[in-house]
Amino acid sequence: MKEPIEIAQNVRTALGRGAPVVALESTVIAHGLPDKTGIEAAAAMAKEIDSEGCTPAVIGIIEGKIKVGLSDEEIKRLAESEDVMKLSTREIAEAIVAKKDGATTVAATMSIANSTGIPVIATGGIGGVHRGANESWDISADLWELAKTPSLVVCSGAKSVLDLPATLEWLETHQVPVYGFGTDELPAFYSRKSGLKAKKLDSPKDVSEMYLARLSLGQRSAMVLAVPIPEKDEVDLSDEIEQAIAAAKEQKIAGSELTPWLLSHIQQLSGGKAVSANLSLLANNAKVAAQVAAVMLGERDVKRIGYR
Ligand code: PSU
Ligand code: MN
Repeated sequence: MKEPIEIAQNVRTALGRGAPVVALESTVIAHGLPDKTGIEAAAAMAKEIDSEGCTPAVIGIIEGKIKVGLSDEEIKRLAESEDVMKLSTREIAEAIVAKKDGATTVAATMSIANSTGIPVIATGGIGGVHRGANESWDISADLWELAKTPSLVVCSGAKSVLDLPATLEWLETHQVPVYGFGTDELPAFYSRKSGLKAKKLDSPKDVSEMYLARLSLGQRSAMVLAVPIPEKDEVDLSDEIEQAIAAAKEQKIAGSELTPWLLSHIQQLSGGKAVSANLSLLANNAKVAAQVAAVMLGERDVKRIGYR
């Protein structure tokens, strides 16, 4: 990516020293959660990453400038402003040209983190194949990016608003491995269970070893690490999810609006349960991502073996 990227001083210093950095997406902050909770989530994730001895770097676009390592004020601005674009990789250029603010999805975050040399990304849930995609063709652009950018994406799987079996099939076809962290079942975001299989990796060391082995082979697809939500915060929101999907269908919500619309609808229907579960899994994923980054970059230089 030739477009200049502004890297925050602390992130630049960490990268220069070969110290571990964890990249965070900003769409969940700007569009995936209520304003105040978005700010809270970013702070909680940063705190977990710090406490593992790593540097957090929230990625986003402010007035057309790509930034790696948003300040607290910039995070607040993305959370509170009504005029923030949702950017997948293809829309990054549009935000630059229009000098707009934009929040990056998992896809856009991967693309920018890759250009910056940051391999590990933490998020809540990746996008995937939407239910009814055989008619709507709604398949998240996150999947295409996962197929071609060798990041390590730490998440809690994909939400069951999606067609999870189809999402797993898509990832298999496109050579994106999905590992469960300490589990052989794919977690489904608010819930630890999905009924679907994942390959199990037990420790940050095992995750790091697998990721580095893939890079050594020159494999250019991403690796997904799916971490179940902490047990105490797990909630069953299957009714709320079904209701939200039915309402979206009735109101003909589609395109990039659909995911944020479904999320905010589920949050309303669940009376706060969805938001607190979401906060819990985001912080936990940030912690696991930092643990993996710490082991990985402490021992070997990822750039040297060809991340970029
Ligand atoms: N999952 C969440 N919260 C979110 C998202 C996913 O729990 O906010 C965001 C992520 O940024 C993800 C994007 O990359 O939604 C996917 O959107 P779409 O389905 O339109 O590709
Ligand atoms: Mn979509």
